[in-house]
Amino acid sequence: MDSNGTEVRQFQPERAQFRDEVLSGLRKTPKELPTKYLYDARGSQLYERICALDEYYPPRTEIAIMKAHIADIVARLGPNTRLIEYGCGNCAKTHILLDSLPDISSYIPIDISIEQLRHVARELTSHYPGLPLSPVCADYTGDFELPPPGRPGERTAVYFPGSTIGNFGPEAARDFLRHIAATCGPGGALLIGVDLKKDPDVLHRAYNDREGVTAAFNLNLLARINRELDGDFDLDAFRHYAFYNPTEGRIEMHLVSLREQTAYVGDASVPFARGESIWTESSYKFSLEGFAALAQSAGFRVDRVWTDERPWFSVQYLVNAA
Ligand code: AVI
Repeated sequence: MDSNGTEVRQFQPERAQFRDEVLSGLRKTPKELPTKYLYDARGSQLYERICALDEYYPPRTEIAIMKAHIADIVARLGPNTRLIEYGCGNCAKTHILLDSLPDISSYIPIDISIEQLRHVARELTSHYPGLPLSPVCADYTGDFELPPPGRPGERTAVYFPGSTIGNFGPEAARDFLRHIAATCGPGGALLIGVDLKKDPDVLHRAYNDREGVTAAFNLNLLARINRELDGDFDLDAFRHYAFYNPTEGRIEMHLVSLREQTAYVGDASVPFARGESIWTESSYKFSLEGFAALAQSAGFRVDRVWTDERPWFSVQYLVNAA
C-alpha cells in the first residue's frame, strides 16, 4: 500500500533476472542490452528531460495532436471506459484524456519503475479525487495480472502513447499488439502514438541532442549495471552513438567502446574490442500504410488517424477487428 492509500501491484523483474538478461545480451555477437533496463529511477528522470528538449519533437507534437482532437478522441472512447496505460511514465499525456473522459470506470497505469508509479499515484489521487486508480508495477512485455474488470458494461481501451511501439522489433511489435487486442477484447480499442518517417536530419538531431541528455540516458544503463550488479564499466571509455538506418526504418542507439578493454559484471568478465558496440535501443519510424498493415496483422482495424501538419507524428485509434 502506498502512503496515500493506493495499492501498487508489483511484478517487476528481480535482480537475478536483470543479471541473466544483461550477461546473455553481452555474450551475443553483436552485443546488446534490453532496452527496458534504461528506465530505472535515474533513467526515467533523464527520459523526462529528453522529452523537454527542443530537438526531441515527439512529446510536444503528440500533445498538440491530442489537444487539437480531444473531443473526437473522447467521443470514440465513450463513457464507462476501463483505461489501461502501458508504460505510463509521468502520465504527461494522460491528463489530457482524464480531464475530458466522462465517467471513467477505472484507470490502470502500468510502469516498470516503482518510484515513477508511486509519484504518479500520489499526483493523480490529489488531482482527480475519486478516480478509481489501480497502478501496476510490471515489465508490461512480460507476464503479469491486471486488476479484474469492475463495472458491468464497461469497455476496455488501452492507451500506448509516445511511439514506444517503435522500440519493439517488427515481430515483437505484432505479438505485442496481438496481446493488446486480446486484453481489449471484442469491442475494445487502442489509442496509440506512432512516430512517422521523416528527414533523417530531424531524426539525427532528436537522438543526438546538443546538451548530451540522450547520451547520459544511454550511458546510465552501464552506470545502473555498476550500481545494481556490482559492475565496473568505465563510463568514460564508452560513447553514445545513435543514427538513422533508412533501410530498416529505425534509429539505432549504441554504446561504443573507445578502446580494447575488459569490463566486469560481478565476477563475469566481458571483453570489448576497440570500436565494438553494445546495441541498447531501436526506435522504428513508420509510414501510415506500414503501420496500418502491422495493426491489421495483429487483429486491429485503423478507425482514425490524427497527425500534425508536417506530418511528423500520428495518434491513431484502432479497434479490435474481431
Ligand atoms: C520511449 N521511446 C519511444 C523513446 C524513443 O524515441 O524511442 C526512447 C528514447 N530513446 C532516446 N530518446 C528517446
